[in-house]
Amino acid sequence: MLNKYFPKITKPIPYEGKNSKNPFAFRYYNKDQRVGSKTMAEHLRFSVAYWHSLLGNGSDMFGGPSFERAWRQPSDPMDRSKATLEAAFEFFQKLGVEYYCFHDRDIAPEGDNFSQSIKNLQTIVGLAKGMQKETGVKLLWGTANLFGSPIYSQGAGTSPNAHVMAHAAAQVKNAIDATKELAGENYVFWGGREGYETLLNTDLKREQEQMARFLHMAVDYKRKIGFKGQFLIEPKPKEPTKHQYDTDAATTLYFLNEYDLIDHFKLNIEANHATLAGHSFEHELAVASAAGKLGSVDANRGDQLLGWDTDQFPTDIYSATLAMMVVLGQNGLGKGGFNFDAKVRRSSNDPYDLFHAHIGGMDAFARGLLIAHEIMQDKVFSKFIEERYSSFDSGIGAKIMAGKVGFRDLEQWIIKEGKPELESGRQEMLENILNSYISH
Ligand code: XUL
Ligand code: CO
Repeated sequence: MLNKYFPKITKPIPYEGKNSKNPFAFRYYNKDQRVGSKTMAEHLRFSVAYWHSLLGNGSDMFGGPSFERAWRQPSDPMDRSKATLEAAFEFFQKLGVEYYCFHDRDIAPEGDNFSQSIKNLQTIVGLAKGMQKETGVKLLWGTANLFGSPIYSQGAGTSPNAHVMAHAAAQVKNAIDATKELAGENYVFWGGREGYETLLNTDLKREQEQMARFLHMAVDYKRKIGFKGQFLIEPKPKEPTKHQYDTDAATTLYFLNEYDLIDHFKLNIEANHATLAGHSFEHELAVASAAGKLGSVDANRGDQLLGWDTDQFPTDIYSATLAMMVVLGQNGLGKGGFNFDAKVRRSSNDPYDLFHAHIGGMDAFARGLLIAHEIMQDKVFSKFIEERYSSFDSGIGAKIMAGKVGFRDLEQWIIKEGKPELESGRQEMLENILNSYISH
């Protein structure tokens, strides 16, 4: 096992059960434990986000770095990337996660020109491939950073400048190549700059058409090179751009339908993006899932009192339970997984805080999985929901849904049958039942 950057951890984080007081142990995540037909590891497919956990330095809008990682010290950018890669795989192994995710520019530095950037990326991809083989850690998804460079300040695929769009396309081509080379199971599109600030300089329809063309080119390229990973779009309403075109799950599904892309994409739902859009995490998961399009999850959380993307590690058991109910309801995420798109706080300046953060997130979802599984086994809510809609299973309800009656027939029916009687929705009782499963 690699052992250079986290010497205090000498073996993979163990599962010690819920009474353990060891801060470097799992209390719920027991990777080989079977829950229904799969192990916990198979259900959850946890992933570390390279950008936050390896590159994060605590800086925010008001201050520079608050911690320095040993692996970020080499002054030559390629040496720095190589050291970071070593630290990354040491961390993955010691934490005991099976997946990671990256942006092209996270793993390799941009060169002086595009050809050099391609070479840098290929060099690091070659090294990462070796490390994946050595450790068994796999790539959940790759993506391209189309938001950091100043050339993307007015959009990437949706830039008013065709030269910029071409640059973004060339970058995505190489990021897909890198993902394929590393046997990535998905490829993500998150359009942080794909939106607009003011209609005074923006043709909104044109920009959406451009975005669609951009994605169609990606689909064509995927087919040409035989990349078998799942394409995912990650909705987010704002930040950095004021209005982002992929605002939420419903908007994104509409966009994919409108531009004939729906068969080629699923969604990557992020908790903090959901709350920024004014939705709950489980709402966004449920909307994606209802359309058969829930592909993967960026597991994190926002802060109720702050209106921005705080990307905190998820610790809320209630939220994790509701999320796992949606995921179990669709029989898992398939090629997707739970990627911790989350960062330690500015004040958590010790590299071992990365372990505490991930252990907490993994335990929260493991616990959510266990509770959700039990709830679903007992069919507590599903029975109630089935019963609640049962008036559509026979009689007039069945006729309505089968298209056998229209407004005139229903007028006659109502004249005869009179006023409906309503059953209680029993929200409070159901909330109490949910709490009884969470607290025992
Ligand atoms: C930004 C965000 C991204 C995507 C990948 O809010 O979530 O890190 O997950 O580009
Ligand atoms: Co994300």
